[in-house]
Amino acid sequence: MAGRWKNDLNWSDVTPKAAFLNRRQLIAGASALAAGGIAGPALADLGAKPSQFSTDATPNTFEEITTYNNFYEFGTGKSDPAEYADALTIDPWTVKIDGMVDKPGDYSFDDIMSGVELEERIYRFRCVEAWSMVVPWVGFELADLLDRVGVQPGAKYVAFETLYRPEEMWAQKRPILEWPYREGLRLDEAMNPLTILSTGLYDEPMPKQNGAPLRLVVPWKYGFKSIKSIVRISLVEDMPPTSWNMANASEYGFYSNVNPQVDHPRWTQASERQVGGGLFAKRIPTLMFNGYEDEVAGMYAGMDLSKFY
Ligand SMILES: Nc1nc2c(c(=O)[nH]1)N[C@H]1C(S)=C(S)[C@@H](COP(=O)(O)O)O[C@H]1N2
Ligand SMILES: [Mo]
Repeated sequence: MAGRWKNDLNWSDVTPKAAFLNRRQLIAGASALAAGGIAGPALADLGAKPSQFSTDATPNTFEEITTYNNFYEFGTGKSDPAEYADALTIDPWTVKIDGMVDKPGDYSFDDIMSGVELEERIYRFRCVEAWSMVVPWVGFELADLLDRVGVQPGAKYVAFETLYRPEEMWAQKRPILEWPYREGLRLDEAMNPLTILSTGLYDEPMPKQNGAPLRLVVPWKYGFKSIKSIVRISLVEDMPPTSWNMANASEYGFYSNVNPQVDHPRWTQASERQVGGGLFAKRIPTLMFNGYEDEVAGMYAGMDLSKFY
């Protein structure tokens, strides 16, 4: 791990102070507006601790991260989620945890968060469409939650579901994907310390367009594995069906590990466009496992990664 991870910086150390202040003023202004002139408590700092797993790459701006999104429940355009996700009610929020666990149940967001120490994880994020960002997520390891509910011996996979509520998520009325959006991980992938449930970014509660109130982040896999606005987590024996794989299995595999050597049938995965890099920015090479090879390659030892893509 030496050298690749920084140890004690967090995003405010790597974001120019002026940009930081401007963003804070912008948010303060927006929240004052939303509250009719009275600033509410909703945007309080989360106080997340820095992490050894953070990259020292410079994060994208808050504006870039919250205006260029994929969240098909709100439309397929990159600016649709920022426009429409406001309609989503995130309080109350319940996550059903079921299947092969000792303590199944309907957990409120507060139940899930109680006793959790939030960390900041600045991760590279690589979409299967070949664009990328660097995001200062706030969250905690999925393994912590799974340990709390007690995974039973027969469980081999973890399945996740997004909320299905077409009254608020208008594009669920269209047959874009099989709703609800579903994703899954092998149990060892779910327990890997890089895998987090994220509840915020830039030390603020998760914006709705990014998957409020909690979403998965799996930084060595293509972005579509990082399912948003989760309402169900199931421990299961068999590989679960997943939305993009159901839509087109030859283009989107269950594993979907970032791999510059395995091209998408319709485009190269050897390089990527950095969002915010400007119109004439050069593409950068894509890294094996999105740069997280040391931490995750061992899980795939002996697997043919072009077959299990
Ligand atoms: N429920 C749900 N989760 C989702 C998606 C989606 O359409 N619906 N899009 C995925 C894709 S393709 C990407 S690249 C990331 C985008 O996350 P971001 O908008 O926070 O950058 O979310 C993933 N999670
Ligand atoms: Mo994506």
